[in-house]
Amino acid sequence: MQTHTTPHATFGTTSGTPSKPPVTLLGLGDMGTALARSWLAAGHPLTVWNRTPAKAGPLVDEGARKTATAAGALESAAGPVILCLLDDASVGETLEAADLHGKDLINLTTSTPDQARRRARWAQERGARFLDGGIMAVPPMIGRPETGGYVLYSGDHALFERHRETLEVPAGARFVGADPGHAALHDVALLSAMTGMFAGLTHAFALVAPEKDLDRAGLATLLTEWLGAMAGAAHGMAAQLESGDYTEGVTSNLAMMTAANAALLATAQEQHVDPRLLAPYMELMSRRVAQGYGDEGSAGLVGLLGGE
Ligand code: FVH
Repeated sequence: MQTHTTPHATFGTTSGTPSKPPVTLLGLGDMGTALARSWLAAGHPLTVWNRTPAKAGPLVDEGARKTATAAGALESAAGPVILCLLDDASVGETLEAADLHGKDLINLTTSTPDQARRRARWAQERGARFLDGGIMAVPPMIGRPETGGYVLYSGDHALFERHRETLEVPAGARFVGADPGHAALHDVALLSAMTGMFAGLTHAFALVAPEKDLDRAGLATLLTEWLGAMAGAAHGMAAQLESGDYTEGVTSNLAMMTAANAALLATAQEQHVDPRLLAPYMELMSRRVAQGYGDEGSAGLVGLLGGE
């Protein structure tokens, strides 16, 4: 067996065929287990650790090696060390006693942007390289590229490139910037937009609730098509926020949309639906129109929420 050694990884070869880089994975919850299976299926030597050791059993049967401690997993790690734990506090607890010097840490644990930045500094102070990731997939999507799942990464770009092929095994890999907080920020931005969409769907289905003979599956098809068509508005908003001209390319202005809100609210009343999910957004629209910006699109509402 030949061995080609780089400062960061050891790749063995058998009969001239390079073997896959080894992966170390800490955390075998639903997501960690799905990640583990994808690397095993792709032929990566896999070392796993989990706080509750029994969860490693089935993976060991499938070819993984398990360690008794997280520190032990780090000690033997010759490739990327993936963290997929509950939250940032559990990452701190898990790595407390480990020697991180010279290790490549890739943290897929959900964190806030500030937690990710602090964790990156913390890891670097201990001699590790650090990349943060936000998973835009649920466990059944892992290892199935056709489902469109991906992971957002930010931080050490060279580290991302070094392990890119390995990272692309469970899901697509998208690098969103050198700031280690930006993967988490993108992750939360996407989830926040999704929350708004779910609020809209909830209101829409509440509106039709009294109509016993209405075809809900048919409505679902219409909703899917309509929301898909409207989602492209994100590009218009981004362009307006970049240029500072919130009237640029506006096809449906705030004055018109605010007037149309009256029909939305009156229909909610007719159908005995509480408009609480729509009201805060409509209040922002009315406020911006009252400020004299009725000819704008929605980008002007961003400033009303603060964050600048
Ligand atoms: N599952 C999902 O749909 C989402 C999709 C988007 C991304 N999230 C994030 O991924 C992280 C892990 O999620 P998970 O689904 O694997 O979560 P659980 O099944 O609850 O497993 C949690 C693991 O964390 C371990 N753990 C918890 N606390 C500690 C601690 N103090 N010290 C060490 N390990 C800890 C837990 O161990 P155990 O309970 O089995 O002993 C599990 O391995 C997460 O950030 C999601 O937001 C998933």
